[in-house]
Amino acid sequence: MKEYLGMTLNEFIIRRQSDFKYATGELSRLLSHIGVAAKIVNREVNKAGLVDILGEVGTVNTQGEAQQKLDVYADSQFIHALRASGEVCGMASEEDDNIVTFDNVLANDGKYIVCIDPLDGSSNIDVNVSIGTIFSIYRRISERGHKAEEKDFLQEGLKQVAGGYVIYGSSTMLVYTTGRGVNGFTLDPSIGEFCLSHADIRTPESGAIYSINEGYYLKFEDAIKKYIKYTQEVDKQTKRPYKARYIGSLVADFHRNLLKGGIYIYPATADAPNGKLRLLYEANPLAFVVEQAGGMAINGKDRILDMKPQDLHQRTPLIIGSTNMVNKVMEFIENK
Ligand code: P6P
Repeated sequence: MKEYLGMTLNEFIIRRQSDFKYATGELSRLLSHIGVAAKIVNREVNKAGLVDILGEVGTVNTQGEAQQKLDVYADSQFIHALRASGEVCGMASEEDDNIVTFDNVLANDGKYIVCIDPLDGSSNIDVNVSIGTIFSIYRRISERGHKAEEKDFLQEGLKQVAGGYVIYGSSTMLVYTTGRGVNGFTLDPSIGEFCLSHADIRTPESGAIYSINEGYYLKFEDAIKKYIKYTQEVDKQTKRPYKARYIGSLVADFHRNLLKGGIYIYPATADAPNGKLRLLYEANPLAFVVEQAGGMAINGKDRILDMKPQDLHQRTPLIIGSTNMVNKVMEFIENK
């Protein structure tokens, strides 16, 4: 894959189209449209401090979380891009209570549906911390030529045809997988194109970084408390004590751990028995990416990608990252 380094996202998608069974170009076009929307959102994120787009809208989303102006802006940009693609018959977004369908004959014939968190970590926008978009693409299971139905969105994560994220950080990157490995594209502002910068990403089997909000320590189950203590014990062979790195922005913590090795844990707590993160548009796409990069993602008992969703905005505990580190947490859970 190294031979493709520097190639633009669109060139790469077209060249790799043969990866897709029955490649007819729809998924390629859809991925390209996601890239365009990411560039538009990036433009606003990068100048958010200069225009009246910081702060809260004064409304709350389906989760009861205060919507940031950029949340709503990003949601609208991705809705527009996905509708314009003509390949998507509907989307489920963190910012919208119900599925979004399109009063559009072309769209209703679309083969795909998209689950998306348009701007994760958006409470960090005002303090200039990296934030991200997380997306997941499935083939629809309802009849083409009609609006998308909720059942299209309640498929297990292992049925994703593509999953990935955009990180709006010191540079802006689009990282995705279609089940043939993971590739990262860095936005080159001088030409306005995402260019392949990280070919065939593999995550280390072990790492020396753990990411968890220890402010909730007293609310964690004993197994998680024991794992946190384990990360702090001295052991040269396993490079412990590990480094604690927790940005409060899932995409930023996940991306760093993916490249360097590490584990991100948002477990069940006494107050939130299903954790905080969303299965459809946070856990599933990142689980697809991490498994394709050689890592693991579980909910504390089962593989994330095997979970059968019951609700669009269903929460799940998430333990995701380097295989040896996820297995160590499972050891503590199984031997509690
Ligand atoms: P807490 C942001 O709201 C988010 O969804 C993730 O990006 C982040 O990792 C997590 O929640 C932070 O949650 O409870 O630690 O503040």
